[in-house]
Amino acid sequence: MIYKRSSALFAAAQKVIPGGVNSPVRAFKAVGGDPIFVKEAKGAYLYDEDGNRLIDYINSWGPMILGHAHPPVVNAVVEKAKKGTSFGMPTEIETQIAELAVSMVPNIDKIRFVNSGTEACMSAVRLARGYTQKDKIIKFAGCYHGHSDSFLIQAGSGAVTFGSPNSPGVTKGTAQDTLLARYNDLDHVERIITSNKGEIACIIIEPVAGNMGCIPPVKGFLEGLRALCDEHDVLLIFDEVMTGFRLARGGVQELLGVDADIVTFGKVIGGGLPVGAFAAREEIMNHLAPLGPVYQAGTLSGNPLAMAAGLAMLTELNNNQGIFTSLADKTEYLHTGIAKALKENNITHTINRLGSMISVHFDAGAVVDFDTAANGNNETFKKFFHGMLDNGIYIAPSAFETWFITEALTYEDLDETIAAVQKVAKTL
Ligand code: KE4
Repeated sequence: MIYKRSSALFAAAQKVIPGGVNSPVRAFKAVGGDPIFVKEAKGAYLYDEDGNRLIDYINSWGPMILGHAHPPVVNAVVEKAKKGTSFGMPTEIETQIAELAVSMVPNIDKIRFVNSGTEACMSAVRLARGYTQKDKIIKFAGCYHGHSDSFLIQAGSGAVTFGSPNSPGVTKGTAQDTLLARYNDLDHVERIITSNKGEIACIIIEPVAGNMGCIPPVKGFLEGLRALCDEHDVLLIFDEVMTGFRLARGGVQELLGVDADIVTFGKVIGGGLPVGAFAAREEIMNHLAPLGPVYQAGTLSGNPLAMAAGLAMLTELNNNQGIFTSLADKTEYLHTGIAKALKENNITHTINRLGSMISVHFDAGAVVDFDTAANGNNETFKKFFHGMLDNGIYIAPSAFETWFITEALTYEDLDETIAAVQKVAKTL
């Protein structure tokens, strides 16, 4: 594949944007080479600036669950834009999408919209601290909740990809209130809680981790966290920025039957426009300004264009719940095909999958937490990534990411992807 124009655009971008990108994971630093600049996208396909068509397994890191430029979403945004793009005043559409989200997700009475997953998670933790009057939080090594200071402690996704899981700029004062646990290790969480008795406001977790690759919770892990939170008066925050409205209509709470106290959203809820949200039962949410003392605000929160995109997206998912099964079936089909292709070529690997989230790890052992995710052979991953790209398949440019399946993928696209794995596996 030729990427001349992308490289030229990247050179220009680097002169005025740090690293040439507005989010580090896009820079291909983990896999080498220049990032691909996309010109446009439709359905399951990206069209890059050099005229290459790529089958997209990132889908804007999750939002494009129905495919790029999905007509109902595009039309909703276009029509809304004609009536003004932002008012800084309440609008009916905010209530409409709030009512729909509350009807789809268990255990939430109220929801507050913000502009990113980071903002949703940051605000959820502030709310938990304000509600419980306690300062410390527990997060899990390898989980990523956005780039708010409290979370950049052993964070996953881009933070670990660039070797700054503990980012400079985060003060010791902030870091000391973030306690780190091992994913899927309930005993470790219990030890942390009992040695910080009465000081922990919340546990925040990706209930199905996606920022160390895809790592599902082992049986009983989430249930155990729920029990520990109930026993020790700690709030349980499910960061469903990735999993919300993707793994099931009601997210992981519905899929795995474990109740959270606060849930955060991003990605799908905005239909590709900048939307995050956090939600909980009324007695918690009423602590938020202007009702309660916990302050949180945003000029563009509830922006009409973003609400229009999100409402169109959630409406379609709510009215066609078979989409979630179809997505899971396509992901299982892909898993089977990739595993067969790698096995036939004696490539040591592990594939993790849950619903429409999947990741390939070039390591023999089970990948159940950050340490085992970090065991993967990164040199093999880099060759795999570029081989797939050269065969017209765009997967995450980092081993610490999940592939996101879109309903726009056909089984022919999946077969083309599996055939590419077959070809690339011979070069690994
Ligand atoms: P944003 O602030 O990027 O909208 O959301 C932060 C966030 C919070 N929680 C979870 C579980 C997330 O996965 C994310 C963001 N995900 C990454 C991809 N792993 C976004 C890609 C990027 O950083 O550019």
